[in-house]
Amino acid sequence: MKTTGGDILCQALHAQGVRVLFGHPGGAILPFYDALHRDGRIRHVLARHEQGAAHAADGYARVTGVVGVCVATSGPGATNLVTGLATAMADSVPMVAITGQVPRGAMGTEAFQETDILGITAPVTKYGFLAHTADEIPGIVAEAFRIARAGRPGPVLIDVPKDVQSEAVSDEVRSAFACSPVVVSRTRDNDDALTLAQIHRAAALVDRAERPVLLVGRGVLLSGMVDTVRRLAEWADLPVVTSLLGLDAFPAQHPLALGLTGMHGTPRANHAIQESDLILGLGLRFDDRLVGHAEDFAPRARVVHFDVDPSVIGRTIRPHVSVIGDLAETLPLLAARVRPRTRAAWRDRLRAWDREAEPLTPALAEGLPHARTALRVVAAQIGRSHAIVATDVGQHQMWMAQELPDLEPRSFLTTGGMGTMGYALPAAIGAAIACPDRDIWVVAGDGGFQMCVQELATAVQERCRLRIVVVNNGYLGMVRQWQEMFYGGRYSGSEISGPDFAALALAYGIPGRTVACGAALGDAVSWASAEEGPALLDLRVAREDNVYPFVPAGAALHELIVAPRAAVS
Ligand SMILES: Cc1ncc(C[n+]2csc(CCOP(=O)(O)OP(=O)(O)O)c2C)c(N)n1
Repeated sequence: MKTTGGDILCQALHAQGVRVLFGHPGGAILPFYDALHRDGRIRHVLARHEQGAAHAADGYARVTGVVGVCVATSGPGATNLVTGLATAMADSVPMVAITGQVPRGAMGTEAFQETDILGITAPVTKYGFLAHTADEIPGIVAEAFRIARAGRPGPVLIDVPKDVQSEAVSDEVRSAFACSPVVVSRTRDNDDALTLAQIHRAAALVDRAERPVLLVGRGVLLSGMVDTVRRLAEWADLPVVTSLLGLDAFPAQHPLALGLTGMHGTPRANHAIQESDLILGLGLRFDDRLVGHAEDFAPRARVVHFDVDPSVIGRTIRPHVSVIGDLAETLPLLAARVRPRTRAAWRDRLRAWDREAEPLTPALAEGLPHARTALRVVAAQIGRSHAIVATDVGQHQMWMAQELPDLEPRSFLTTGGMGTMGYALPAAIGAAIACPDRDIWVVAGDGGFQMCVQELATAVQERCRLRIVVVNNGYLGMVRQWQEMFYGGRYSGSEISGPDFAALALAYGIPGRTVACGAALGDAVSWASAEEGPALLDLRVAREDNVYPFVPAGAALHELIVAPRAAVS
């Protein structure tokens, strides 16, 4: 029997280590689906919407560190992937998306379900390929996976016309592919003299600093440098703050941990940055949510920036020293040069903000709980069970980031760069398929949950043991908060109704409970944790809570609001 483009695509994916892909079929991708069926070695997870497939591939990639793969048909199937690709691009998630395309002869004729998906996704992918012939497919797949992993990881798209999927591969390509092993190599381009000189300068600055802050981003997770960073912090007595995406790269309860920094960062993390004389930034972008008003960021500090992506250096904060390269290669060189020392005076100074670190939130009692207090109970259970947690976007996301205790690395799935509502549930499905033995929690707002709620069916079909908490305040909470604070309390378009989430879950075959009283929360969380299969809690919370601290857009990090004040119009 002839080997088709679809067959060789399956073989090439398998050779890259792909054992599961997330997708939704349609006409232009059917020859590939047929080949998948013939091949039989790759598990296909049917998402109910292609956005769900992309987020699931993203969740799979974030928890494993390997490339996640999603598949869609041409036209609307392909365009439905776009938000997932943009989300992965913003957060440096290695992914390969495969899309069907109309047959070569029909391209450019406005054929049924034809769309220029390479054009549409060019800004939200690292690269895009069109497979002109079946023979090109093995080379394209190898290159796509290399690009997805290389340097700053991200998504790559491969568009495969339908007739290319069914055309026969030549004998030469078939036999060459069968005997050529796939080699996955790390890029090594950082051992040049300039990089070493910069690392020397960085080490000297760390040694001399009296009030240093180590700022940890997602690059620390991507490079597998979590332990090295912890040892460096302990060796040189460096207080540590994290970005939202670096939250699980440093243990939250470590004595040197100051917590999250940025718009909703802890007072001590933000004040520490503002008073520091050295910021050592590792694997992050210094984005606007983290930096606040850039001109006022860390005004007394020298900044050292390590990152693999040269394009992020100097974008918002101009560093005094920058080191470009994979942290796996550059950080050990820095750690070997930094001298051990203690900085007792600086740590005493940091303690001054400790009393501000704990927000005053009412205890759980009768009646609707304060959302942050309620999420503290959920977060504690996540900590106890060393679980993975996926959040959606909005107030609950920030409360979880503030409340989560120590997490295993690669266990916090959240969309930092794109802030994509609807992400949590499908991302958690990807994580559950990658890590079937771990507890996986989904924490979503009642708004975002309704954006990808159809993926409950995927979770059931794939037997994902998800514990789902819908934080139900009847508002698009974060939008309502901004309207309260900056738009005179005019709640324009932010009140949202929803279904009875527990009943909806039950309709999908998932047991659900409604919790509308703080005193009942502990039991409900224990119930959800103990369930054999997936379980859902519709957690009704006080409707108009706000997230604090809050650095208003355009303010400096020390201008954070820690207590309610009159709305600004
Ligand atoms: C796809 C998408 N649309 C719109 C927004 C803008 N947005 C950010 S937070 C938010 C409100 C989220 O509400 P909800 O899911 O109920 O969570 P809560 O803030 O109440 O915790 C909105 C609409 C977004 N981030 N993503």
